Amino acid sequence: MFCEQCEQTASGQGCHQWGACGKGPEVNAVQDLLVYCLRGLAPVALRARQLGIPTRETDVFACEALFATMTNVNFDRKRFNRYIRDAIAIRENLKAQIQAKEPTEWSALSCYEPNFQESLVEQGQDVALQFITQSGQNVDIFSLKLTVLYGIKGVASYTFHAQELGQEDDRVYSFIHKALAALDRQNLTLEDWVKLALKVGEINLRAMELLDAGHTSTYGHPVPTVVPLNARTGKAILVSGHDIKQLEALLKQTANQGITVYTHGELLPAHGYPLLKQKYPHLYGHYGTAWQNQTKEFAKFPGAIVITTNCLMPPHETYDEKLFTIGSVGYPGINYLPETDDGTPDFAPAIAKALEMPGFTRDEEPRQVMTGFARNAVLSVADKVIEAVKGGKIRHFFLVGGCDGAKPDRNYYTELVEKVPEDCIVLTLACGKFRFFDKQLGTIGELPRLMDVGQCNDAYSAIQIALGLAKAFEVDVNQLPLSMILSWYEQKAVAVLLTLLYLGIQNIRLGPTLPAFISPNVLKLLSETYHLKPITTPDEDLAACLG
Ligand code: FS2
Ligand code: SF4
Repeated sequence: MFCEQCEQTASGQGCHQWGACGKGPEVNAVQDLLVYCLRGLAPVALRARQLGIPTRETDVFACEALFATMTNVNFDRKRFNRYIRDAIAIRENLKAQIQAKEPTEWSALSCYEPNFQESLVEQGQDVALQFITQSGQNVDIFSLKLTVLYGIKGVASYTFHAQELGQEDDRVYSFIHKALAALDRQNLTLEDWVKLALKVGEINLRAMELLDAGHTSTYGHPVPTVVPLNARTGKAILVSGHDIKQLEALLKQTANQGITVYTHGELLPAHGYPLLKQKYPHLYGHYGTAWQNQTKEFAKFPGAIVITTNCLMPPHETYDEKLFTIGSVGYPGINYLPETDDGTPDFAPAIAKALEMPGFTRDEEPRQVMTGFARNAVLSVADKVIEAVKGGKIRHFFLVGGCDGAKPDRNYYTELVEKVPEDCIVLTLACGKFRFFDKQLGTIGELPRLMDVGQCNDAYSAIQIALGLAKAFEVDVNQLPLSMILSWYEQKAVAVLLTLLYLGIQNIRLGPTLPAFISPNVLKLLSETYHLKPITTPDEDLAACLG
């Protein structure tokens, strides 16, 4: 087994015996085999597209399958066996359609057939080894190939969500296949791989834009919203992950059933969408914090729990019976909710479980946080922001965003936010915010000092805020009094980082550790070109940002 796609990779060098995330070597091998089959499908999908053969089903399938291989999404070997069979069937079907139009020769990769009578685990291990031996001679190219692959997984996950909301762009789908197909090419130079990695960032910006359009056109632009953190008496369902469309599907199916719906983790920003909130009054509050605390938090929740996306941890037996997964998420032995004919999950088993469970038996003491400070909300008060900056009331903005995780060195982000001087504003997004999301940082004039922009994909919104402010101040974005202090964990964060580099954002501070898949030379290139640097201590970094 070899996997180093996330921040918690063993000893900061790669998981070899067993994944620190709980992924075993067998699941890792079938994930590798699936990626290999998607790489073989990619040139076929691209040729079909050129010939005008419809590929939408293939495109969406590729996104879902890549999404399933991301950290903390799917641990179910059988699901990967099915994805692999589907990848081959889709590929052969497209090839037949292409053949009917023009005779075509395919590479060995696009003709690869797993032997379904034998262990797919061994076949996955073989192709993974082949990838390492083929690419591993040049450590920097290997590093960039992994950067492209992991970035593309992040793009695929956002693209998958966007298409659920009716937002698609052929350019994104076709680039995903192009990047997958490129992994098989032996003739690309280091410069080519750098360009390709930045292109992943460019395409991810488009994927996040599509998702933003999906959310805002369906649910309205987020508005600053108070979210209760205290439970109220009654039957309850907790929804975790990122998928707002599936949260809405659950809200529809639980309407008038006497069930209160709580968000968990990255679904907190769902409360900021006015049309969702108005339509479903039983979408009440937020329960718990970031993903790595779920084993404690889920055990205590007195209702059913639905996981729509990452980050799922191997569940404890204390709560596995009340846990339900949907979409690309899965874990062996955990309830997987079937889809109805229109592709919506049938939440009936989760609803039945919630009704059978006690729910909350008393109202808790009121506690609350705010969310909904997305691009529209912030830029609508741009004049006040400019006035406050010009009048010396706001000295600096800190974007403290990204993923959370279990490592103690992530306390850096809490300490940094606590130490941010009172004349500075903290914008935040993604699950890393749970380390400080309920801190009372007060206001500067009418502006809260802590503003939650949204989920990790709402990095798009944060980018628009930065670009909007740069325009209003008539400066380059790198000249704004703004520092980006980011935390990463999984492959969506890789895609977002590549987007920021594509936009030429300088001086990003990244932690808690740098990606294991970035070679020393690639890191040197990133630090020389973009002044990307690792976090140090809160005091040192604050002094440098404010200096
Ligand atoms: Fe957090 Fe996990 Fe949002 Fe990441 S809930 S680390 O996958 O996507 O960020
Ligand atoms: Fe290790 Fe992360 Fe890969 Fe899991 S996803 S096996 S923790 S590198």
